[in-house]
Amino acid sequence: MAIEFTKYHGLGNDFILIDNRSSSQPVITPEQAVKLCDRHFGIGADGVIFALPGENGTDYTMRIFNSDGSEPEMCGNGIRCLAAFLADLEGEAQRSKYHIHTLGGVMTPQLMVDGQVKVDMGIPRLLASEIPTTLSPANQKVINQQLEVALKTWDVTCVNMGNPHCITFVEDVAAIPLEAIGLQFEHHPVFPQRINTEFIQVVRRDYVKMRVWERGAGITLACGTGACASLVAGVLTGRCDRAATVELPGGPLQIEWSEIDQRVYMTGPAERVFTGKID
Ligand code: ZDR
Repeated sequence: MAIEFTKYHGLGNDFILIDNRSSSQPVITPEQAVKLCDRHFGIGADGVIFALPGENGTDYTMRIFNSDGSEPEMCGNGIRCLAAFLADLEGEAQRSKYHIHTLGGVMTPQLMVDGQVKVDMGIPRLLASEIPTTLSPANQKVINQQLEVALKTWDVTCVNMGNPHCITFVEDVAAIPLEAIGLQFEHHPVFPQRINTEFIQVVRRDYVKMRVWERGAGITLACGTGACASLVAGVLTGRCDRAATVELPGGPLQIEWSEIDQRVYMTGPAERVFTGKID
């Protein structure tokens, strides 16, 4: 049976979207997802995303397989792409706001009139047990903690945005040998669920540059949850205002950590690239 897919990207973080609304289990296995994500032997993508029926009163459920076949709880760029995909699928009946069940909690993307998607990403979780990490005692935040990687000591701050992130502030993101050290952060024994790793250069309090090594996907052009986690880390360490532009290799995201409701809001694009059929 052929399965139809649509390819989307959010700032170059690209995904294969599958209409899985008629079944509660993904129609593709993690092993098949690895093959489809391959850039030479497959379609090419950073992950496969499934639009499933809603759970617990939500409109839809999102599940995602990384390009290595692992399953993250959440994906920020992916959920913007999912909202655009759902609006396409629903056609005339489309809503402007969706409540989406994810393994990282309920997220609420909203389609804006300018074509951008704004997502209520929820309240960040900051305790070591919630990241999870053993870097600090379980009931404490992980702010400016020392971590040894590749014979260097890094000052890291950890934030869970549905999925786990480890943020390091540096003078010059371009100088970070991400290819060489990313995997060592991802698999460091202090992170039992592995980790997404962001390096941040603060240009101004409301403008930062970011590079990312994603758990299960390696270097990507953008990472929505990572941009949110990085702004939260910037506020926690006194480096950033509560609203900032996070400039990624694939382009900018607008992030705000609201003082009023403590939730993080992410605004950015979601672009359809092409559709096809998997035999
Ligand atoms: C980082 C990400 N692409 C996003 O935009 O939030 C999410 C992908 C999932 C990530 N690789 C993980 O947590 O394993």
